[in-house]
Amino acid sequence: MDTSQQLRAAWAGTSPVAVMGVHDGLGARLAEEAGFAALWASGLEISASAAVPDAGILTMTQMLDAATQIARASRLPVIADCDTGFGNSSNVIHMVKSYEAAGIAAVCIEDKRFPKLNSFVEGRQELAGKAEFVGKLMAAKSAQRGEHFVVIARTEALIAGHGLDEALERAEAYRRAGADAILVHSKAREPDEVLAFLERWQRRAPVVIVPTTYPRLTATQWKDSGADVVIYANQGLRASIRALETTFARIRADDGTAGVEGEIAPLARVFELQGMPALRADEARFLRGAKRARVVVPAGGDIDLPDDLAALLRDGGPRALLDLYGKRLVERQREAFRRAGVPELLLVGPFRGDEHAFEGVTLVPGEGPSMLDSIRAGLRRDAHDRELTSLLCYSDILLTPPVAAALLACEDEIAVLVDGSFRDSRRARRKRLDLVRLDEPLRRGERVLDPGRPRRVLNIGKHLAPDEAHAEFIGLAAFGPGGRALLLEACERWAAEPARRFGHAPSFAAATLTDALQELVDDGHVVTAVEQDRGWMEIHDFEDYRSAIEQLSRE
Ligand code: SPV
Ligand code: MG
Repeated sequence: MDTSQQLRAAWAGTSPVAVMGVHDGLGARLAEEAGFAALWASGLEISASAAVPDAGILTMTQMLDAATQIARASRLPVIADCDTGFGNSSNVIHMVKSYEAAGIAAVCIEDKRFPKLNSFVEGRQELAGKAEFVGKLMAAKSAQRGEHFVVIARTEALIAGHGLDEALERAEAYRRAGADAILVHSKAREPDEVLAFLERWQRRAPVVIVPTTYPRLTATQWKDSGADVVIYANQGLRASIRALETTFARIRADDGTAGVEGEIAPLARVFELQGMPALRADEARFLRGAKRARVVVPAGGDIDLPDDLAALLRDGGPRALLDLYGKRLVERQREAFRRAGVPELLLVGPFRGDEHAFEGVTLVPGEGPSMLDSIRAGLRRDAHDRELTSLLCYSDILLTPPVAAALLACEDEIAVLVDGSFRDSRRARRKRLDLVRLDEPLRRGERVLDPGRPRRVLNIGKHLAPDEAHAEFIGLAAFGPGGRALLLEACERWAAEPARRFGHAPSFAAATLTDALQELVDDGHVVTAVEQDRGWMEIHDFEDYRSAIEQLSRE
């Protein structure tokens, strides 16, 4: 059933057809969600949203663009307010062809002279000749392609003060000319003149009403009285004007937005209404070329927090929840990855509470307390996506978008980001770093034209002595679908033997990502090292924390 048939079926039924006036796609979505049966692409609303009077100022193309946007945003039939038809019968023919081709279910034209003035505005409410308007209706019906397309004839006889007899006479002439329904408009404060019209009309054709000034009756009462379609033409526009006025005034008065935050729709609602979930799903199915990736931050095993850092985490959460100059560490990670083209981040660990506590961050319960438990739980979510790269990022790393992008650019199945400058860093003297030995040293301090072949990791972990190592592991690794399957499969195997030693780790529970990577290397798999010497830092202890705050405060 197309939307024109849908509209015809609705008005032929026993319930009233409640139609909401809107002026854009967002309004259309909200009206559909609220349960209205159809949409009115209101000339008043469309003009008001462009801040021009409802007086035939906008062109047909502008009106059609708005109606098209409304039709695309929802599955409901759209009744387009086409004013006087944008000219004479020839313009009406062009209009019907254009609106029908745009997927509009119905057009409504009114018997006033061009340029019309909104019906509630005093003065200049001049009717067109009856014969002239009959010609326009015949032109409209002759121009439609589909048999169900709907043409509604609107008489302004009551608005222009010509009385009930004239309204009835015109409505009958328009019906005979082929109009599919009659809209009888009134600006009376009470429903009486419209009820009198309906009484005498005797359901000769479906009747549409716009009870803006006479709101006393319900749609059901109107249906019982003989009106099949009730248009609420401008209440949405008026509600949003009031909401904007109140919000804008409050922000001015408060000199900020803190006071209105609780009153306005959250951004997540905006994303939902504009179809972000559908876009994500489409990207997952169709996006080719750019690498698609998701970040997993394993927060399990993050238990050796120094007291001074632990004291900063009121709720005892992992390091990722540390507040760093107004934003949690994990939110800063999410921002960096997002700017590198990776929109989604899973924070996996022993959490309770809301899965979506932070925008763009999904909290996933770990499958156990250790880091490998968290990695396993996170990677399982990606396991069946053959196009997706999984990025594993330590929960204590603060990084910039170029660092994330550098790793993404590597095409290998397993890649780790390394920093060759570790020997110069004061951290090297006070910490046991995750160090890496490569199959060939990095060419530090030399100017080389040929980037050379990528280095392969031979050894990785805290057990390496600084003079055996060539670089430091930054805590960020990428696994393509094949690499991810290897790591997941290895984790499953290792979890089944909890007491086994892992290289330098005494058990599965104590093992970390570097122990897992070492096992993969020992099993003969290639782990590629990508070098990146700046744009990252770790928040391991209070001194790191202070240094990060200092740097962020300078940004
Ligand atoms: C509109 O919504 O543009 C209408 C209805 O035509 S009214 O404003 O009542 O004329
Ligand atoms: Mg109008």
